[in-house]
Amino acid sequence: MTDNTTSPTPLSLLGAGAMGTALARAWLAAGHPVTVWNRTPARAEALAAEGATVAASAAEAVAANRLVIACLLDDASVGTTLEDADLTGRDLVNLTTGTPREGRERAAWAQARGARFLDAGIMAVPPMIGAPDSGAYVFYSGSAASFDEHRGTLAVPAQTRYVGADAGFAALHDVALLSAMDGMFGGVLHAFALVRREDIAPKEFAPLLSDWLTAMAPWIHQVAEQLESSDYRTGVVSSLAMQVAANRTLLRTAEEQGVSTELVVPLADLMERRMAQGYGDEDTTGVVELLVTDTDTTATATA
Ligand code: FVH
Repeated sequence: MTDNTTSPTPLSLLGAGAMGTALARAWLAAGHPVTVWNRTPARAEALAAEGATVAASAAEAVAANRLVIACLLDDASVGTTLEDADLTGRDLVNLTTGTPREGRERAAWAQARGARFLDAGIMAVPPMIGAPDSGAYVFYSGSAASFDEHRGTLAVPAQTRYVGADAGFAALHDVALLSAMDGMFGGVLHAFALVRREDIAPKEFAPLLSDWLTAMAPWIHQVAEQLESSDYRTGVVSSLAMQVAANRTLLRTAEEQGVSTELVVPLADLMERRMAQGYGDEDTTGVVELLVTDTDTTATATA
């Protein structure tokens, strides 16, 4: 059966932290009966007052409904929470942040216990959950049948994006986007540090920074095109050699301003290395070649 509507679907939610509570509120507001369990019972009290049923144990919550959602701190807490639960015939959806390998291993673990499994990565903070037009969405991967059956219910708190049967893919997409955000935040903090001791108001500087990053964002698509063709020379606007020279100015400016270079040195060093290998006429895209090292990405399970 495919659920493309938001007809009431009873579900069990494990975890009433900041994100779990926001998710529960969205489902309750849409009329979905929610059974909630939280390790610290007091944290589930507010949801009880809003109409949720509180389960005395995680096993009891799992027994209550076929659709079981976990939104806990980390993968280890998912394992300990569910160790005594009977997952037979359940659809387990894991909204807990984890690594791709954890997603794959959790999928195999759940399947061995008789459950279908979806891993997920939430691209939102709690205030964005259940808020129309907030831009919130969730990556899902794993059992396509489970996703198809529950997509209407899963779409209540945030938009859904199914990224494949490999249970590790939701976490991989999630962490890749979060890593890009970290790099961007690092650059933003460095920029604010450069102007910190000058007569430049952060609130006046902020729109310049925001507009500049927005203007540069389309470069992402050029990187994708170059990676797909493995041709890092076509369409180059600012060559690696030019950018390496600019980086040296960036580093000297940081020293002049009394600002640590520790946020910008790692990328500058990689660009220097790539240029030293003879790729100065290419785009910066080639730095990806230095980053990708051999690792074991073997999937232990696909759903
Ligand atoms: N909040 C956010 O901004 C982000 C946005 C993107 C996605 N994340 C992920 O969502 C997961 C839950 O995050 P959260 O915001 O709900 O986190 P907390 O408010 O800290 O609640 C943590 C819940 O996990 C329970 N818990 C912790 N350890 C255990 C354990 N060993 N066994 C059972 N449950 C455990 C905790 O219970 P308690 O401390 O209240 O008893 C909370 O229910 C997370 O993966 C984020 O990365 C949120």
